[in-house]
Amino acid sequence: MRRGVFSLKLFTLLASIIGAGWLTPAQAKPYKGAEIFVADPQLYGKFVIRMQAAKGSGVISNFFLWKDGSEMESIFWEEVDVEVFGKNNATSWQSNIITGLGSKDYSEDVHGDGNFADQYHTFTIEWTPNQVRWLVDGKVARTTAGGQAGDLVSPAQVRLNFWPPDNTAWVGPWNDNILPLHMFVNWVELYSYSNGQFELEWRDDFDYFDNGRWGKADWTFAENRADFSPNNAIVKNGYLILAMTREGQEGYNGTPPTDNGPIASSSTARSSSSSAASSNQTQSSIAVSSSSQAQSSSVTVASSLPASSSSSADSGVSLGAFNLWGLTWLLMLWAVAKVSKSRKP
Ligand SMILES: [Ca+2]
Repeated sequence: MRRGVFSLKLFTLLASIIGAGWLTPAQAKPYKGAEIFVADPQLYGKFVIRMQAAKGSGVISNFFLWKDGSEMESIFWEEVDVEVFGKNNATSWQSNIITGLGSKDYSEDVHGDGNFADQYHTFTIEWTPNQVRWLVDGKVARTTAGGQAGDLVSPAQVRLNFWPPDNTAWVGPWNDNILPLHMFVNWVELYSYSNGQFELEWRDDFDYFDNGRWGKADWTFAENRADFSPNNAIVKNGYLILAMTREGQEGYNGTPPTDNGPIASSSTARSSSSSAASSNQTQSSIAVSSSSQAQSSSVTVASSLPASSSSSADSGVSLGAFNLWGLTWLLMLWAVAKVSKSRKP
């Protein structure tokens, strides 16, 4: 009897531990987005992307600078964003600087009147000491000098991602009937900054996926309805595709839309076609009052992108750890059962 109670308790304990472990994979999110990042950080510079954003309520197509580790409590957060809203037919985007330790400061400005999902556009972040400028198709949309810009003092990584924030006040309602969706990138350029000048360090045309330059995210975070899946970052026909799909439907079998615009950025460094860069006129920035955007902590948390290799490691460990623990416990259960049996009179 005593042994019977012990066995029942042990079994309950084992079952709960193993059960919890088995629940872990089931908690993977039902949707998969994508992120790629340049692991090598850079202090200051010019960062340019030629992209066609995704259209659809509840999603954002992003190009941003990220101080690695910003999501950690003890680390001062430094982030600069271009976030193109899919809602309202992808006609607006948000510029943002996020800085702070513990409580963070945000400077969200919404810029409208574009057609960001109907054709490719060139988004530029110019980051110099104490200043950040955002440009669309060569036109300055916003300049922030001093203030938060002065807090951006750490080297930052270039990142691109496509995800569905779980904040309808910010990005609009979510309906998974719109899946799959895609963010298309023709190229990315990175310039260093010194002596008042930008100098082209590299340009990636995505003729192939350069594993030496880019990493693919395999993590997620609380405000993200999706996991980032490496299988949803694909290069095809000279374009990078960041896909958003249901789980189990990762990948891309379509044909990326052709970029009919200028093939180079608005940079004077590429003079041959720099003049053409401004031919694709879009909005001049109309800064919709950011106060109209809900600036609650939930919004701001969602707008930030706490994606790091640390969380990646965590998720990897949890699954691996379960496998080991599960096996260990099963073996122990078997051993206990065997011992119990052998002690029977
Ligand atoms: Ca290309």
